[in-house]
Amino acid sequence: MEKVKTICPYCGTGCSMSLSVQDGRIIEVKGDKDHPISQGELCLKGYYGYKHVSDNRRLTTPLIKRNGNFEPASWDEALNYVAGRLTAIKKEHGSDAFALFASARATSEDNYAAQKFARAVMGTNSIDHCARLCHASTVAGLGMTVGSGVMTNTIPEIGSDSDVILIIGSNTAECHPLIAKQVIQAKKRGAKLIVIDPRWNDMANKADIFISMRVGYNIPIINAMIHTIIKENLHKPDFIAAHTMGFDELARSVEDYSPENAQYMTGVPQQTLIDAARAFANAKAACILYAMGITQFTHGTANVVALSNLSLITAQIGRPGAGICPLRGQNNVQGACDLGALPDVYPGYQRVTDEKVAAQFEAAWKVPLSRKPGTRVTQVPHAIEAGTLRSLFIFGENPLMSDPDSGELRHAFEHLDLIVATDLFMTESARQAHVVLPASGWPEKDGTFINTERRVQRVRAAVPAPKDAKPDWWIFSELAKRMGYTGTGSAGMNYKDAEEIWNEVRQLAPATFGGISYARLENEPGICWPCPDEKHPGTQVLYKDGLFLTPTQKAQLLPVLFDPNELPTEKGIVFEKPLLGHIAEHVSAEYPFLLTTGRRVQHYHTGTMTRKSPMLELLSPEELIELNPADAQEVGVSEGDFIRVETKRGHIVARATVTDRVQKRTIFGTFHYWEACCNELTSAGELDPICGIPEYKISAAKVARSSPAEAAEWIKTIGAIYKVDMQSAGAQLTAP
Ligand SMILES: Nc1nc2c(c(=O)[nH]1)N[C@H]1C(S)=C(S)[C@@H](COP(=O)(O)OP(=O)(O)OC[C@H]3O[C@@H](n4cnc5c(=O)[nH]c(N)nc54)[C@H](O)[C@@H]3O)O[C@H]1N2
Ligand SMILES: Nc1nc2c(c(=O)[nH]1)N[C@H]1C(S)=C(S)[C@@H](COP(=O)(O)OP(=O)(O)OC[C@H]3O[C@@H](n4cnc5c(=O)[nH]c(N)nc54)[C@H](O)[C@@H]3O)O[C@H]1N2
Ligand code: SF4
Ligand SMILES: [Mo]
Repeated sequence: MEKVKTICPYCGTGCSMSLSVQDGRIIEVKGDKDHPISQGELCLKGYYGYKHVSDNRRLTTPLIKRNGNFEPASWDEALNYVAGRLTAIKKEHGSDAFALFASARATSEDNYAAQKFARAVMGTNSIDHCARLCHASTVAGLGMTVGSGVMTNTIPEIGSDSDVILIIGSNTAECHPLIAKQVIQAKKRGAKLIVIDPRWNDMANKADIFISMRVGYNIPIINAMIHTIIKENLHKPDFIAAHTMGFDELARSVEDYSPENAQYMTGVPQQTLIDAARAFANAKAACILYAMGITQFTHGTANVVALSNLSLITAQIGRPGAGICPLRGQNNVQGACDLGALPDVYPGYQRVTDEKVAAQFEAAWKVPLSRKPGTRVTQVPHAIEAGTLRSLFIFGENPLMSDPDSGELRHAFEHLDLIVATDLFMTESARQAHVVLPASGWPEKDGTFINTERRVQRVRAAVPAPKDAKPDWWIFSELAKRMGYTGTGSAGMNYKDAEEIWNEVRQLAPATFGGISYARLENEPGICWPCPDEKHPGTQVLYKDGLFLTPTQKAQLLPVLFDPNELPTEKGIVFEKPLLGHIAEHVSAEYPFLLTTGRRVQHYHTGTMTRKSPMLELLSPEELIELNPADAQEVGVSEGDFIRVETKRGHIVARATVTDRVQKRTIFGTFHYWEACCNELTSAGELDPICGIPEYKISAAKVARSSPAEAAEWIKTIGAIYKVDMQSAGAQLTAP
């Protein structure tokens, strides 16, 4: 039996694991004892989530759709076909008629190849990925304030250094379980935990101060904390004067947010807000952990800026255990962003609009490059409807289940001339494609993943890929060659392995990755960037010297106001353009429930991988919409009964679970199950005006009692829409 060390393919915590391999198959997975985060442990998905690797539903050969049916093809045939069609589309409709969804699940090297293909071969910056749906608000918000949208500290510092931990809008226990473990370690040391969340999640159970608020009402709470801190002189004037700008405007902007006013707006007892503010400001080292309960709003950027204000005025940044920690979601979403799978930046966050930068990449890649920022994921449906986007390459995403308003996107997809999908499985999205290409997965290829703390870690091939499946970088390289991009070195894509790609990355983004070689990664448990040279140990804590990454090197404080519509009008504070907390969709007499969406510990996103694990499927076989006991009584349902949930976009039928984890008039659902995916219900209409993120956390819904008969009908309907092969989907369908 062979043991291979690699990195977990699920969340951004980035646990290191040891795979036991026998006869080319993984037979067991263990946590790596020598790793600073795993410390010998993993969560449920880490232990049981590997079964998909040898599942007989894996894609094993390229497929081309002919007369509505997929037919197997050789790689040569499939690649020539795609290359020919893309060349024709580019010639006829221009470079921007093409867009590429990249993959935060695949390696950094795969993502580098994808963005190089889009830019150097297709001639467009229209490459984006799920970060748009996730931490786009962070990238924009922290970009505006401290100059960079990354986590300022590392995960082990939470366990060893933080003495106050503020968790806001993160279900850490279920979504970043091994980070939650650090929080527990900190608590054992005597650290205080403040949790702000509308849902009674597992972290709330462990909190010293739990602030349960209405979904979307973060700003009044954060502003009330800032108000209290300034009123009680708990802020740090020296740090503020030396390292920030805009304090006076910020102080003026929070005048209206007294704890009394905030109590009036949010229902949170004012004393609780005061206690939280004092604990945070007085801590020796306080960190903020946040995730989708902050970012996924049409005012996500404003939320992030409000948190940044809190951190900066208390100088809770730039020391071990003190900082702002956006918990990045996917195993390699940090890597996909760092490597330029975004429509406005090259690898290393170098702007496509910056003439000097563009000229540098033109010199390296030896092709003319576009200076125009590309289409974002959330702009894609509109670009298709406008007829400007004709072709979409979906590399390792499942947008028909994960993007908002699935119905609208399905409709848009029908108008595309060419959809190409690469995946491990025939996903809901792949079924709508014209060509499907089989990708090798995480235990079948070499490369790197970059976790939420900027730790670059090595992923290693441990088992053979099924039949014809290939690494994604190979697929992009082959297409590039067939489309005439045939130079050598960085002037082409003729790569022999992942390491060669990584070394090109190091050359083109030296300040970030220059010192991180594959050789070093063999001996070190990952290296946190920036790491400019081989002697550099990597960077754990950012901004230690108080120098921020803004042009002035000072952090920017910015007023953030809140006006969801029905609340007290502004009292005389006038700003040029304050960031504003505004909510797009409100509950009404017709749609009286607030639907909020998210995740459960056993499953991962659209379930393509975790739902192939018998253990995880046993633990969580079907969607269970959370409904408060008082509402359940009113709707007339008990635990396990079927309900019908409807919004302006569409409806689903699923079982209800009755629980006071959710507040009255709030329901919670996930996007793990195609049988009842909440994105049939969410809205793609209004987006955050700055970063383009949708409001996944709020939809207005109506809820009605349903029946087993209606549920059985619904499964047939949605199964047909998704073209699900009911037999291979397994037996665990919601229908009775
Ligand atoms: N098991 C599992 N783990 C995962 C994933 C998965 O699919 N499954 N996905 C990964 C990815 S990509 C991501 S982005 C992360 C997401 O990780 P999280 O963001 O932790 O996950 P969510 O379930 O989206 O919920 C966020 C929390 O925000 C709360 N919330 C909702 N609205 C508000 C609000 O207005 N204010 C506040 N303060 N809180 C609010 C919810 O109640 C919930 O507790 O998880 C990663 N880890
Ligand atoms: N309602 C609602 N919707 C949401 C969210 C929410 O909170 N609420 N959260 C949003 C967030 S934060 C995120 S990150 C997105 C996630 O959205 P997606 O990224 O679309 O979701 P996944 O199911 O992770 O899809 C990844 C796909 O990549 C495939 N894959 C895995 N490894 C590889 C590989 O190496 N190569 C290739 N080619 N394919 C691979 C998997 O099989 C899977 O089909 O969902 C968003 N959608
Ligand atoms: S915490 Fe995240 S990285 Fe660690 S084992 Fe669980 S899913 Fe994998
Ligand atoms: Mo995410």
